[in-house]
Amino acid sequence: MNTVELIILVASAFVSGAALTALGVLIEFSVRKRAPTRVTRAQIEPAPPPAPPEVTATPEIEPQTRLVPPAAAAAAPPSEVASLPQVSPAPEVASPPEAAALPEEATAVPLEAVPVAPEPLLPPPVTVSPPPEVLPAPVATPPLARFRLGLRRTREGFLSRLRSVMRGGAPIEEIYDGLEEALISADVGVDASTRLVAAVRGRLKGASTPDAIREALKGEISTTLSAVEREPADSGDAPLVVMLVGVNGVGKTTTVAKLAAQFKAERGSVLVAAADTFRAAAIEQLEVWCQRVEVDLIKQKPGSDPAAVAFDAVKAARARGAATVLIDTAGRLQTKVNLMEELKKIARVVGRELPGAPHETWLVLDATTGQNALSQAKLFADAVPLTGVVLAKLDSTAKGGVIIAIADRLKLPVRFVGIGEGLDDLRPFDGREFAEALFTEEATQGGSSYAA
Ligand SMILES: Nc1nc2c(ncn2[C@@H]2O[C@H](COP(=O)(O)OP(=O)(O)O)[C@@H](O)[C@H]2O)c(=O)[nH]1
Ligand SMILES: [Mg+2]
Repeated sequence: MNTVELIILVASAFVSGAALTALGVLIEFSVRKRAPTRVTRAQIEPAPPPAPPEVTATPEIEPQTRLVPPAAAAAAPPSEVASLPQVSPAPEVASPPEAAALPEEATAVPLEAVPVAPEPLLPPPVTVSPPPEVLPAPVATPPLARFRLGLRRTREGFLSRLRSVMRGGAPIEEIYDGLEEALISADVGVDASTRLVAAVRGRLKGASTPDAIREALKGEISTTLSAVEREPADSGDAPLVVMLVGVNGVGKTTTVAKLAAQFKAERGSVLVAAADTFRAAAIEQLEVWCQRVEVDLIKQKPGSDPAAVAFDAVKAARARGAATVLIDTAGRLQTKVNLMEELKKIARVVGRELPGAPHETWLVLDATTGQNALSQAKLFADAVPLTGVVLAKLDSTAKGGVIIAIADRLKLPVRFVGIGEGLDDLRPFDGREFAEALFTEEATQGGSSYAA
């Protein structure tokens, strides 16, 4: 090979090498352009750690996704899920009948189960409707509350004495002595107070705690009052005739009006007899009440015979088929003998028109007169057979303990208590309720704390 051939060989080798290099670069470039990241990332970076499991499947999501009707979830693309509530649910998850009455939040649950939206990760909304027991009591005033309304003064006086008697550490004998004094101060009367304390001692036998003494006393009072309770008279098909007696000013006429309103509502038509004919004003007072209650009044001229008025009333009630006759009577004690004779005559004459009448004769007592009420009761009981007591003005006294004395001494049931001057201010009496209310501390006016 000569020199020229050698040069040509070297040159061609150089050219072909350069061409090969250029081709290689071109190939390299085109490959990089097609998959740049995948190649390089894979070569220079480690693989990212797998996502933590709680991101993909939190326990909170599970119950929600389970609530989605499987068929509907699979069939509905995400964009259509928003309208799921309008779509009728799949048959296999058809709501039970109760579910139809559920509030809107409950029926909208499928919407929350959409897996892609951020909201489904939240727990379902909590319904915060108050529990039923928190709702305010509906209409009727509970019996105990009714008694507390009228007994406030008596209860407060009695309880404050009890508290001071039973303060911590007092010797038991001192407690019993103080108990008797507290009862006497509440007008329970000396005899009844002594008997009650003896009964409590007998019940507890020996040393005891103030709480046990309190409970035992409450029990004894309740027993004393219940022991004299009796069924109200039954007049059969005939009108029930109730006569009210008592001294002047105790509250007879007002009580007749209150009873007329109550009996009218409970038993039907009522007739009232204005048998206090002594003063014109007494008849007029009753007339105003009867107009207000809208019941008929049988009256005669002032000064006429009260027995004749009562007789007319019972006769009219029978003729009209009235359910109840209420007889208001006079109470002037200055002419005591006349009054008692008058009452006897009313009872006799009424009984002649309707055998068995008057079926009830209630003595109206003024609670503020205290022990005086007992002597009044003796006076009236000698004239006419009493069947019960109405204790008026219990709202105006701290001495409502006279109720216990009445039961203990007179053996008469208290039928009603008057707790104000309005028509609604008359409550049927219940011995157990009374005993309970007498011992029940009430929240102080300012808040929820109880009186110390
Ligand atoms: N605070 C209060 N006053 C009463 C009650 N009952 C009657 N009164 C009032 O006592 C006064 C005499 O009542 P009244 O019925 O005329 O007595 P009567 O003479 O026995 O007929 C009146 O001013 C009545 O308003 C009651 O329960 N509470
Ligand atoms: Mg009167």
